[in-house]
Amino acid sequence: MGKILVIGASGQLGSELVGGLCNFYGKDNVIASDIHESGDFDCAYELVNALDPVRLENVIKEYDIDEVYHLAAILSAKAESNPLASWDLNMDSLLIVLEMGRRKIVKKIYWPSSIAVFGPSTPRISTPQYTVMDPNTVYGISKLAGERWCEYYNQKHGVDVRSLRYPGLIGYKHAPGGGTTDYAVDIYFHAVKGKPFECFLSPETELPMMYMDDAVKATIDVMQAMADQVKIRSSYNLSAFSVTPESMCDSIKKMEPDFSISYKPDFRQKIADSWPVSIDDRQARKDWGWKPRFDLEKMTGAMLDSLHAKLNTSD
Ligand code: AKB
Repeated sequence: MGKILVIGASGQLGSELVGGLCNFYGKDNVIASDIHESGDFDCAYELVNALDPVRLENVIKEYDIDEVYHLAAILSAKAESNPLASWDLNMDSLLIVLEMGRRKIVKKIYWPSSIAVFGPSTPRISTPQYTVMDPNTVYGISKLAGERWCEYYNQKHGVDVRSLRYPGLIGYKHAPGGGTTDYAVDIYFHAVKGKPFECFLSPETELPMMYMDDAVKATIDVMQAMADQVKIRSSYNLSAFSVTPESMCDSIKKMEPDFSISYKPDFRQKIADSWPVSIDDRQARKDWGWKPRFDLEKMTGAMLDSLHAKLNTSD
């Protein structure tokens, strides 16, 4: 096979997905890229602005790239402070990559969507794959429009593009950057440092979440599936478990009994209240065999152990 390019590799998902792809395909077959001068990766790294089609095409040709994982985006909370620039990055960069699929410069494309595609009129419990979608954030609107473009390029031009609607992703390798679900990462960093945590969502705000290892596995699985198994070319609902800040705190306290939390909801509360509480992902399970491996307790154990090792703190 040709090689894999990850665009936006230095973000929360990219920094873990690159490692997963290197383990799966071998580090000589993976090229990480981002807008930073250099990246901390085991594989080759290239400086690429996702909005620069010429640079992107040069890198794709130089490395003989077959597959592109296009992760560059501005997340839900951050996008609200700069709506037009966020729209431009989230949409234009996707269209650049889809056009490369149409021109057969790349053979396969992965692009992440999100539970942010849903909105206040969407059924919030066990949100179906197909339902009312009225996102009211710039990020959510861009993800919904992006899903429509993905399906359009697949149906109209035969572009092999695949996508998952991630819930909040929780990993220890990278600090979160601008999302509404960021508290669920930050809370673990505070716990291992022995610091109290002030949460920007209310204690009972329930949202779908997933441990990063599961997200990486789902991403590789959907890209590995035979083309005819991938029946949905907009984006698949994907689920692991749902959690509130309060239940996450309880879970942490089983291992870190002195941990304490307080609540100070801000503008992100309204975004969280417009998103699903739980997701129906039966289609992903049926079409390409999706099954999560981590629940809240298993994830808490993995997060705390990994963070203690990383930050060199004792249990
Ligand atoms: C965010 O909070 O913006 C992201 C997401 C759910 O897509 N984590």
